[in-house]
Amino acid sequence: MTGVVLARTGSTYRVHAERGEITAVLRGRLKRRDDDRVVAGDVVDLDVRGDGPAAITGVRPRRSLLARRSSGTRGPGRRQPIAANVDQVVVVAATRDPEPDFRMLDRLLVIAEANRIPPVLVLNKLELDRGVLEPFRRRYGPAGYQVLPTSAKAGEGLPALRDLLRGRASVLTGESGVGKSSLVNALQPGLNLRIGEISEKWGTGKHTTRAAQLVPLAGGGGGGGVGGVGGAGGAYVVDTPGLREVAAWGVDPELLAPCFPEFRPFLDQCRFDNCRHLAEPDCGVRTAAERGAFDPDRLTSYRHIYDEVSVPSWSSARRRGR
Ligand SMILES: Nc1nc2c(ncn2[C@@H]2O[C@H](COP(=O)(O)OP(=O)(O)OP(=O)(O)O)[C@@H](O)[C@H]2O)c(=O)[nH]1
Ligand SMILES: [Mg+2]
Ligand SMILES: [Zn+2]
Repeated sequence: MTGVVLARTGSTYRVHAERGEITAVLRGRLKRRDDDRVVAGDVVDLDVRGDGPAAITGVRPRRSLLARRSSGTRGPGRRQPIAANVDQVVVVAATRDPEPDFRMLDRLLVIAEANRIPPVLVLNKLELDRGVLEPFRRRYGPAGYQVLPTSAKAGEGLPALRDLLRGRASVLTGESGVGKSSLVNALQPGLNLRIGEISEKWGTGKHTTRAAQLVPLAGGGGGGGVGGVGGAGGAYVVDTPGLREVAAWGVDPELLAPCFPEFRPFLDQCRFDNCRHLAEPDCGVRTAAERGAFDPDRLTSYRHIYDEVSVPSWSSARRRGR
């Protein structure tokens, strides 16, 4: 029998199986491996003999894996898988409380691109400040990213969000307090994911969601089942904990520029084939930024991430080893 992992709490997993939701633990070989071997969205083989928790005896090959590197204070952080078998990454920001952190948003977009999972942007809390939408679209339009305005509170943009999630497996990511859980609750009345308060002092969230959790969406894709179970391919969304910081991990510095889709048309216009688009003369990407082909602040994000991913070789070797 197979199931799809909904969430992990310590060493137990909630698994959506044909007969309903069950609790399972890892068995044997799997248990001795890394903690993060099994994540939300994984399709697992189950052994449900006897009473007590079922055993997860195997993990099916993943069609995609979204992972990030935690930004460790001492050296490079650990590679952390977030969710498996997702079709799109929904990067959520808020117009305010907290206001958009463009460095972080660009990192999340790069992580999605580097994992080859297409990203989409949601700008929530629209009713607090509608003026943010236009500049937001101007920044991300040239990259071809769709920006969906929503308000979980005022019930705006929810049909469009539902359409976006229909028939697909999505993971919601973004800073704490932007309203990821609120949006999922708004789409799925009765679900009651925990919603946090915004700290009055900092205007940011308090990390209310503690672990990634997969939510099967009703009425999606016709099948109604959870993606992967018997190949049913229904819709689900993974709600994830808000991130305080995030680092791009394991992205080859040479492959970073194409993770900014609006740079791609200019990559063959640099004088040097191995141009890093930093300070080299006759750089096609820099010239395009100066001409206003895209927001030059995206190039600033690129530089920050470039510095991050081109750390000395001892640490990149360690990073690759994980
Ligand atoms: N004004 C306004 N507030 C919202 C909206 N959506 C969510 N909120 C509020 O924002 C706060 C945080 O919402 P959550 O849904 O917990 O945010 P989250 O992104 O899941 O946060 P973490 O789980 O910590 O990552 C709560 O007080 C929500 O009521 C919105 O559209 N407008
Ligand atoms: Mg949450
Ligand atoms: Zn260049």
